Amino acid sequence: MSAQFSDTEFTLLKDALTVYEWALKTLMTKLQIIHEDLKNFQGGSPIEHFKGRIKTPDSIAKKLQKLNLEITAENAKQRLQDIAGTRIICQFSKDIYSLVETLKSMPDCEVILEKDYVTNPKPSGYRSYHLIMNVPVFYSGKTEKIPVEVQIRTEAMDFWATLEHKVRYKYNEYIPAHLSDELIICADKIAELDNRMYLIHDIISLINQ
Ligand code: 0O2
Repeated sequence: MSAQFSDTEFTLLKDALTVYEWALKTLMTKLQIIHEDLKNFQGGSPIEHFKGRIKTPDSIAKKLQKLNLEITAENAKQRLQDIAGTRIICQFSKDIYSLVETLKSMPDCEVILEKDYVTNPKPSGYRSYHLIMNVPVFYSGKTEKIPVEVQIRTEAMDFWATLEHKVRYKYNEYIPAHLSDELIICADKIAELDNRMYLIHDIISLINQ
């Protein structure tokens, strides 16, 4: 049976999502400032582009069901850390690490979880760097820390993840072996391509110096 919020819980969730929207907006404004400063005044930004999203109620319900949790607004708030999420695209894998250091040095947004799927890809072949950042939101006379998931990856990693996500959706999570094998081969080739492109970039930078 498809997972769904009851009418009462749906209303509670909708109200709760407002604070996640504020947290996402706050973090994205901070990212924009970091990007513009690095690009215009520090000689270059590792950020190509970024976007944000709030998970849909359907997707939240599905995730709670997957975790065997009751589908309530409270469980969503207490147990999910990716209700608000931003995805940042960098040119090169090395840029991912310099950006992670910049984000970790932000004094007002604490990193509470870090997963390096770039150095340690998932068995599916998925590569990306994940951070969960606690973003403070001041409203109704109080400050609440809201978790926001930050996914950082290269353009090539994003290309792969988007296609794999479509395949996963098509097969309802269970990708046939011949396709998952092919996706793993593609993921490895993409990682190699990322490295080779960076080498070319490195050579050009050396020549420019
Ligand atoms: P959506 O629709 O993108 O939000 P889990 O989500 O159960 O795998 P966990 O611990 O919650 O595990 O987080 P994890 O492993 O850090 O992954 C969270 C998100 O990373 C996923 O969110 C995806 O966006 C992305 N991701 C992780 N693994 C893969 C993968 O193998 N392929 C692709 N394409 N994306 C992946 P959601 O909620 O699954 O989906």
